[in-house]
Amino acid sequence: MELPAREKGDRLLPAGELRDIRRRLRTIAARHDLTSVIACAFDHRTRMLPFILADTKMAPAGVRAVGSEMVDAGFEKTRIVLQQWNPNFRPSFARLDGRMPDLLLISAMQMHWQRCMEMIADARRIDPAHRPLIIVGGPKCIYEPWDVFNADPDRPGGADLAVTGEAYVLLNLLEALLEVRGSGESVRGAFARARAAGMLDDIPGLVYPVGATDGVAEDLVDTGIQRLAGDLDELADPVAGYRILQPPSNGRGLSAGPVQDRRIRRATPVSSLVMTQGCKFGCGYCPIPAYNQRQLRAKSGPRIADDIERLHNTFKIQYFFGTDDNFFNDPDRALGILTELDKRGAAGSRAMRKIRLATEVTVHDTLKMADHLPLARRAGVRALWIGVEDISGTLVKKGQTGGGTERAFRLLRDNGILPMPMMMHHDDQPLYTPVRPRGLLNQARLLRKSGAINLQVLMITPSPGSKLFDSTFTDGLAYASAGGAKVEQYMIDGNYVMASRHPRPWIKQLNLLAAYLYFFNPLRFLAALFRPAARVELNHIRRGDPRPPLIKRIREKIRAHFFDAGMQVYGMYGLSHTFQRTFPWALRLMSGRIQRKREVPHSQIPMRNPHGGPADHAVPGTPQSESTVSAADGVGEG
Ligand code: B12
Ligand code: SF4
Repeated sequence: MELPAREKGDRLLPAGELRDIRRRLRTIAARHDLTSVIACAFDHRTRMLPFILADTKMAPAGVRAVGSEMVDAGFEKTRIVLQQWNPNFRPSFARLDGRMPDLLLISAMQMHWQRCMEMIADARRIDPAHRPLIIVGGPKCIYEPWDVFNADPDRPGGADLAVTGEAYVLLNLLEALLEVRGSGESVRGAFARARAAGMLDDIPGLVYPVGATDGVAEDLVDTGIQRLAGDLDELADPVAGYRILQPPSNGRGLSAGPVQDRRIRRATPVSSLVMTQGCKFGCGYCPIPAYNQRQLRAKSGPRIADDIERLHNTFKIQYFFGTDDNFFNDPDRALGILTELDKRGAAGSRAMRKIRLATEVTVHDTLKMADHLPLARRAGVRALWIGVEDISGTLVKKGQTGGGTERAFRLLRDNGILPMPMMMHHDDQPLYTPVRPRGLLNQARLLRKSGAINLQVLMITPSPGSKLFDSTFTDGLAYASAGGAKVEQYMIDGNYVMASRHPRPWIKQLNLLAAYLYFFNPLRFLAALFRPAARVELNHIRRGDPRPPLIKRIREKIRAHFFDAGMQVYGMYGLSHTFQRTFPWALRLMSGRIQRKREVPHSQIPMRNPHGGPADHAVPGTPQSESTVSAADGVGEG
């Protein structure tokens, strides 16, 4: 089931509102003197190809964005803790400014849900008089907010509140809570009173529990789909989020201070940067267009250039990854951004001359942008992750064909941009086909020949909030367990075959490993040492620039030559992790009994909207609140 959209005309916040709410909060922040911890849940069992290293060397943009908004709203006593860097972090040990935080804000993706729940359970051990208000947000809650609550009276637990939207929703909530908060009262106390008075019901983007006992939800109230920030230029300065990062450590609590500016680059050499959001395509397995309520949103070119300059000048960060869903999807928008970055570089901006930018695009849109790829290179683009899925178009048609993909890859390579293919394996795709290039290996070969130095292969996997999600369960494709081992949420990342109608799904699991092994192996490493698939120089040299010294030019050529071999080493290292984690699963699929899960994952706790009607985030199968049932009865009677 896709997320519903708000009414047309009511999907975006009024222009200027995101800036205004921060300004309003700044006027009262000092009086409330809040301390907050923003914790990013991360399950280390998910570390493997194709994201290994990117998962720890790039501090996630979500928690940093929330942190930046908090700081800019005047709540400077905020610390961001990444479980990626602090695996032993426990909220009950956290002290900020010498006291227990007022707010514990947890960000979780679906695959990191278990770690999120462990943090909540730990926070709930704190004496209720001092316990922070526990709010969970991020991709897990956007689609499945009900999963962070508890209804078991024997083991009270769960979050106090879930945010199903972006950082604005949190600011909106804080404004409401601080309005009723009495002097010396805990934020949790203010929350309980605001909830009882119905003050949260006009804040779209929240799910909160109601019931007689704390930690035992009788009903979940869903205030509906959020309004989106339409103009991303209104987002807070990303530098602020970096300045409150907890340093990496094995400790359970917080250190005296955050990571120092000069150490940021070492801890997180790649910066993920919000540039655009949304996509016009409608791939059945993807929740992104519906989440964005079919809106394409963007920061302006000058704002992106300012962000990059500030991040580079403050932390010397050189590598940037756009968090775009599909950067080239709107050519005018993309051209506006690229032209500005190029212009700043030409005008002498040191940052623009140093940076290397990467992001995600599709084959179709890359071909449409063919004439502008030299501009993209001048603007700093050095690598593009391209959703080629299955080139034959059997799985999804979004303009990719064998010839088109080859052409797009060559165009990129010829323009000094590395093409990074993202493939999706599925039940109908064989490993190898002798004639037409339908097989996974045939396609990996074609991509390699077209200049790919990296490969991502994932199995198509049900993604909450996508059109195909429900039918994967109701059609009996999804697994509950294999060989006695349950499919757990940390496995829902495309690396494990956990939904298939193939009679021997272990073949699919081994196919994924075979494709990686075909692409990353010692023989190819040796070949890459002599004949790399692509040679792309990363440095900027603009027309009219003085020729760099010979030694620099030689160093640059050597680096470009050995980059491919370096990626082979990276791939083999990642593959060893992938093999250790997914091969045992292949054995279970091969020798054990597979049990299917036909019920769409849904809330066990009744859900309703504030008026008693159906909840926007309730998945089919969710029990209805008594008030919803009686409201429906009432309609019938009328
Ligand atoms: C960049 C990216 C990556 C990067 C970097 C991830 C990182 N750690 O930084 C890489 C390539 C490594 C990656 C990997 C994966 N990704 Co990814 N990725 C993205 C992408 C495109 C952008 C994420 C981002 O930075 N957005 C910008 C920030 C500002 O937005 P945000 O994170 O949503 O945060 C906002 C709100 O959610 C909210 N918020 C967030 N946390 C909190 C907490 C609180 C308390 C509150 C109140 C609010 C709040 O406020 C923020 C600011 O408004 C998203 C899609 C998207 N457009 O969001 C997918 C996405 C996050 N990825 C996804 C997935 C599934 C994966 C993978 C499993 C691979 C895959 N199969 O696609 C792996 C997982 C790797 C791992 N071990 O964790 C899914 C997650 C789905 C889910 N339900 O959990 C997403 C949403 C894409 C999708 N399918 O819709 N990914
Ligand atoms: S092109 Fe990519 S972002 Fe767009 S709908 Fe398809 S998978 Fe999602």
